[in-house]
Amino acid sequence: MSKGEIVLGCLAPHPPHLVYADNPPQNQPISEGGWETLRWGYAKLARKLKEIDYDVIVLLTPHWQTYIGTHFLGCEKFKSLSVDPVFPNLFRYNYDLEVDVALSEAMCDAASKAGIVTQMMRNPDFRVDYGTITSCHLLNPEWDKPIVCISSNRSRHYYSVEVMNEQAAALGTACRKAIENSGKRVVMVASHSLSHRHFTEEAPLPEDMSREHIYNHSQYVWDMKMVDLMRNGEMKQVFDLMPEFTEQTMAETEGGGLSWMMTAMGFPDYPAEIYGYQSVIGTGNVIAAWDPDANTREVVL
Ligand code: 2X7
Ligand code: FE2
Repeated sequence: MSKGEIVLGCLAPHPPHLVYADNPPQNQPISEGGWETLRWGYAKLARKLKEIDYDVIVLLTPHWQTYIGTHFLGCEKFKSLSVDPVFPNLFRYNYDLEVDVALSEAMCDAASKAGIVTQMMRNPDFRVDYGTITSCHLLNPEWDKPIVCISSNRSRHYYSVEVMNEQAAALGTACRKAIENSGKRVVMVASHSLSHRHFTEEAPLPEDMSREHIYNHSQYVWDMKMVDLMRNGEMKQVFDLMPEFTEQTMAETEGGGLSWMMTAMGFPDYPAEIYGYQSVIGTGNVIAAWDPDANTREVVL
């Protein structure tokens, strides 16, 4: 068996607004569009994924929050209606997804061996969070690949962002070992926005783009600093800046996704592919990908 590998890493934000704006048959509410910069960027990245030979999507989500350890989906199928708790008017999505349980268990074991508290989620009626569903839908609308879904341990809440960063790194190293031993070709996904201060009132028509704008200039400047470092292949610096960035912009990096993925990928020193940056209810969202293969890596934007 050949060694498994990470064939692409994606930073894939999950505002439910993007699914709402796309009007897929799985989502009940109907919209008139909106947030095209992000949706068109996602469509381009989804086309790239179609060209890549891979077995499974491995994703860490900040909306499955676990306070004792890190949890992994552990049933072959999950099917239900996902309703966003904050935006039930936008997101009521019928999902039907498959899990690569063998890889999920291998990651759980590798993390346990590294001293991380872990748990397999074996309840078939467990409702998968909207962050996972949104990122997976936008990256792979056909849902034709199994996933591994990893919870976000709230070490940030118990301890600090510094502890979150270190624990996410330990988890990333363990997941990489499990991937290599599995022989599988993996697309890794960190499902989250960057800066995260958001509007407190929704526009009467959520997709009214005349109401969408950056909420806070200093958060925007921080986001652009991070995007510049991504473009320049300076992901170790992004990792080192993560605690300060997360504190100052209330960033959704607090769930550990980007730190986990960058550690697993060995802190890429090559340019990220940037697919778009846009505000959603004032939060800062960049779609980015790290392609380890220099022959297929592109300058997108
Ligand atoms: O979960 C989210 C998010 N991360 C960003 C924007 C809007 C809503 O939900
Ligand atoms: Fe979120």
